[in-house]
Amino acid sequence: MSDSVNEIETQLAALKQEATKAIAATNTLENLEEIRVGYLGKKGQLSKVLGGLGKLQAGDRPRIGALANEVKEAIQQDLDQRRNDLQAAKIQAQLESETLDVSMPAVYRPIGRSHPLNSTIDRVVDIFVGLGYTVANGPEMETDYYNFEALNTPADHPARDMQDTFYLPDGNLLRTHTSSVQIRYMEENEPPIRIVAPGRCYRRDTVDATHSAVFHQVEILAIDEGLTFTDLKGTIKVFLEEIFGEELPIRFRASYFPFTEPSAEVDVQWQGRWLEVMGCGMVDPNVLKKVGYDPEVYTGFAAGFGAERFAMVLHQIDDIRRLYSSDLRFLRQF
Ligand code: 2NL
Repeated sequence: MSDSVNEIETQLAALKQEATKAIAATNTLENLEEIRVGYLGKKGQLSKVLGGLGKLQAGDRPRIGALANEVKEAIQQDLDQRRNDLQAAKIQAQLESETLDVSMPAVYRPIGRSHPLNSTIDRVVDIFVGLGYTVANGPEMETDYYNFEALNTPADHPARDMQDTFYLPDGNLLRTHTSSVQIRYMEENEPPIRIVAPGRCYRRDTVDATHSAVFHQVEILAIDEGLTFTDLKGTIKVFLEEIFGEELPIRFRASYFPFTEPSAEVDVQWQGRWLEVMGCGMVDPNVLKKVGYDPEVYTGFAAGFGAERFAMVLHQIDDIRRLYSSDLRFLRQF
């Protein structure tokens, strides 16, 4: 019987030695798992040796059982140790292969910028916001009332000509100025008001270097008790000096608009030439009445100008069509 005991003891010792060798020799976690199953698994080598336990005398079994446990634990310890080492090596290899070389040249990403027309509109709006004005917006498709009638523009006025305005089949039209936005604002608000209305406008024009069927306008409107033409002149002077960046000779020429009385056109002398830059005037009492303001109590001034023209003067652009060409060689200059 002691033969069997010796035999099993020898087998266990050999098993331990063999396993230790195999574990030390493997280089992958997958292979290590195969080794574990091969030695410690249900149908593994250790189970096979223990299968012979039945041949032993009952008195020998506890000792051999304890020995088998020691071998099992020793193999398990070797497996755990090797698994830790292999995992650490794997992470190390991964870290090395994924190293970021911060000295590599950066990827070039083009940086976008504001379109010269938008940056001009933004500058204009910011100046008026700085003076306490509120930005007002409204629809580009308008009714005849808001675009013409409320602005004291009679039915036989040339501005209403089919030749000048885009009329829609339903009788609506595409606004020809942003004055309509200001009428809507006045209907909804009581004086005092100070608003700036930038926006896209439309007119039936043959496109050339200075005309576009789609263009942008900025209008301002102030209504309060006691506003005079002097307030209008002062406001425009401050605005033009701010936008041109210097004190410039300014002149007001008498003009006519249906919605202002008196009306004027404003010229600035810039780089040696007189340039017409905007139209303005005191709001016609008929316009105030139409929105329900009492012209005996309130007066106001308004001004309007084309944003394209401003952008062209400020940036020395010779053709309005450049602003709509989306030519990056042109746009990248701003
Ligand atoms: C120009 C002239 C102007 C106005 C616009 C206006 C608006 C209301 C009432 C009265 Cl709600 N006036 N706007 C006034 C004078 C001139 O624009 O040449 N624009 C390109």
